[in-house]
Amino acid sequence: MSVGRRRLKLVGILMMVNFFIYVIVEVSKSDHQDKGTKGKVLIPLEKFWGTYTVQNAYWNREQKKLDRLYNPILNLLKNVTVEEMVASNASLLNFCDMDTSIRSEIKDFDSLPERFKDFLFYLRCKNSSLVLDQPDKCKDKPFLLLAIKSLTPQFDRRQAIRESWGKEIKVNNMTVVRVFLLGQTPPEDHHPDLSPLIKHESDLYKDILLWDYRDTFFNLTLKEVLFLKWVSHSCTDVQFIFKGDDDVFVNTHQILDYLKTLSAEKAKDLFIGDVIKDAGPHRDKKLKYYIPESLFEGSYPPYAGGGGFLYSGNLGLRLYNATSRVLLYPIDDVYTGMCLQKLGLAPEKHKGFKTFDIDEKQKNNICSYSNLILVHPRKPQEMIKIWSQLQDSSLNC
Ligand SMILES: *[C@@H]1O[C@H](CO)[C@@H](O)[C@H](O)[C@H]1NC(C)=O
Ligand SMILES: *[C@@H]1O[C@H](CO)[C@@H](O)[C@H](O)[C@H]1NC(C)=O
Ligand SMILES: *[C@@H]1O[C@H](CO)[C@@H](O)[C@H](O)[C@H]1NC(C)=O
Ligand SMILES: *[C@@H]1O[C@H](CO)[C@@H](O)[C@H](O)[C@H]1NC(C)=O
Ligand SMILES: *[C@@H]1O[C@H](CO)[C@@H](O)[C@H](O)[C@H]1NC(C)=O
Ligand SMILES: CC(=O)N[C@H]1CO[C@H](CO)[C@@H](O)[C@@H]1O
Repeated sequence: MSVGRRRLKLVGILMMVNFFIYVIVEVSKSDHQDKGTKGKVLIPLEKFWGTYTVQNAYWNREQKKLDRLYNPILNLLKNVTVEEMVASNASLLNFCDMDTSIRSEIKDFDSLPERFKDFLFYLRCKNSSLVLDQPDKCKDKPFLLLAIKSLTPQFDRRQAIRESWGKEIKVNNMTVVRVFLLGQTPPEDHHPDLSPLIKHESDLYKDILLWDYRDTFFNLTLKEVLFLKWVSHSCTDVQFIFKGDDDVFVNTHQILDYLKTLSAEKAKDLFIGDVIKDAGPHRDKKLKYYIPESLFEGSYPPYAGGGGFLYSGNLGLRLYNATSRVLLYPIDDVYTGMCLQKLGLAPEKHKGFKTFDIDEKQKNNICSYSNLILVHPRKPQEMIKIWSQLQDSSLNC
């Protein structure tokens, strides 16, 4: 397209936009007149335009580039498709060598804690191969998939979950299946070599998904992306997914009761949990969730606490799609909130998720567990005890 024609097209689009604004203003004017405010000039009490802030933090800058790549209108103006744009910027999206150019992109890079450097060097790498897979886990189209984030050494937690709330059961026609999500705990990080044991555990219980990346706190986001990728390859027909930590108690029967009452419409976009709104990055260097100003600025979208949340399988597939449009963020549940936002969705708060535990007085009363979905934290022995008490048919709550 010649420059002249492009300009003409742009002018045409601008004129159309102006016309629509005119129509909207006129329509809203007549609306007010209908309500009997004829002749009055309505002055908004607060300013109604958004403030334009320049965002200098690295993550924000790079995310803006991604947004531009996937912006259909900008691409239309350039006469390219999203696919062409993505293909011509491949290195922005997938680059798995150590990216040392990052050093010059962030002014205080050298003074950042090591975990941020590790994260930033591999910011653009979202792939990792499966070392242990369960390709047949979903062959019978399960109703509910329980996906539990664990670490290789935490065998007792996994075993307690297998013996309690994570049992692969069938209630009426609803089947429940289970996988644990693991990365590597490599010798470079001075971990003992547990690989023969985890292999044995996988053969025995057929519930281990192990990927070939370093299993660290900041790489939990990678765990999320790789899990969603696995769902979209190996578990496409699952109806619902619960994803959570290995130190929570989950009332699986309560989840099934809740899910079977949902309307088809509600079920399609379901995403519930303990939702955190109006949060932003912590700036105190001593905190686990500390994020430097040079990395991210702004607030977080609503997100469900990573201790556990429940969503539809269909939404899981769409979420995987969204992961290619969102730059990795070092906090996994915030990242999932960002992906939901890209889909135009927000998680919904459900009061059955007690990620900050229940009242001390209620902890030993089994009836306080009969109506909740999740409580955090619980030790392996506690999980088994609560579960067995809940199964007691003489229980009357
Ligand atoms: C847009 O690009 C396609 C192929 O890339 C080309 O065939 C077409 O003529 C272009 N359209 C305009 C208006 O320039
Ligand atoms: C991940 O992607 C990069 C870049 O495309 C490629 O070089 C690398 O081999 C891939 N790694 C795995 C484990 O698939
Ligand atoms: C279970 O059965 C009920 C009633 O027959 C049906 O509505 C529902 O779709 C079935 N659920 C699954 C997961 O097959
Ligand atoms: C995440 O995993 C990759 C692949 O193993 C590793 O290179 C990187 O250092 C890890 N990142 C963090 C923050 O641990
Ligand atoms: C994923 O996105 C592509 C285009 O970006 C679209 O064609 C496809 O239908 C999407 N898949 C899902 C499951 O949303
Ligand atoms: C953000 C970015 O780097 N965009 C590039 C994508 O590819 C096109 C065409 O190769 C470049 O012109 C853009 O600068």
